[in-house]
Amino acid sequence: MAGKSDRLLRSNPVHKKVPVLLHDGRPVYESLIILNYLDDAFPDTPSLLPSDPYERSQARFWADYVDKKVYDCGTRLWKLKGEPHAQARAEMLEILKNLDGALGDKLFFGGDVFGFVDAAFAPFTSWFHSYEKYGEFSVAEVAPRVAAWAKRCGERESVAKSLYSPDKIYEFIGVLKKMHGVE
Ligand SMILES: N[C@@H](CCC(=O)N[C@@H](CS)C(=O)NCC(=O)O)C(=O)O
Repeated sequence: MAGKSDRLLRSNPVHKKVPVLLHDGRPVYESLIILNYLDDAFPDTPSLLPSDPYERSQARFWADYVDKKVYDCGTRLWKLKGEPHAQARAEMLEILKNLDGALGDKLFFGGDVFGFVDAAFAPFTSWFHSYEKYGEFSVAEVAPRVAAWAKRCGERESVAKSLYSPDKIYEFIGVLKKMHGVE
């Protein structure tokens, strides 16, 4: 399979996708399952999920929303033209507004602490610049609280260390467009 390493194909033979966490030589895949695994495997460190059952259900709902919606819709933004592109743009604006509402006036989706939804959504902050270019909108205008949250996330060492720069992501999308024959 072009562009996919043997290690990825061996580690995630079913979906053949990233991310894959290799812990003690064993693969864990699907980002939300990885986050749950981290909570389970490191019980002595602060949990990403809140302890209150209702709050847990809400965190799971929004993380699942991010997982199902953001990457897929973002891909349609750079891949499609015309009406399907306009639909993807409208959907991305709705997604960002919904997430802005879920964040509300909290510092993080997890409240005062960086939690489950923050960890699920933070990787996409590097893609915002490309979404803005391909969608011709401004995250700060559509979802100002999400834009401020993205900046706060970027100030965290753990996030800053793990993300590619927005320019690198834009460049990467250029490579993907060539691979998919998108003009
Ligand atoms: N629900 C999966 C989505 C994984 C996913 O879509 N990964 C993309 C990159 S972010 C990928 O590996 N794409 C390559 C492909 O589809 O072949 C997760 O969150 O782990």
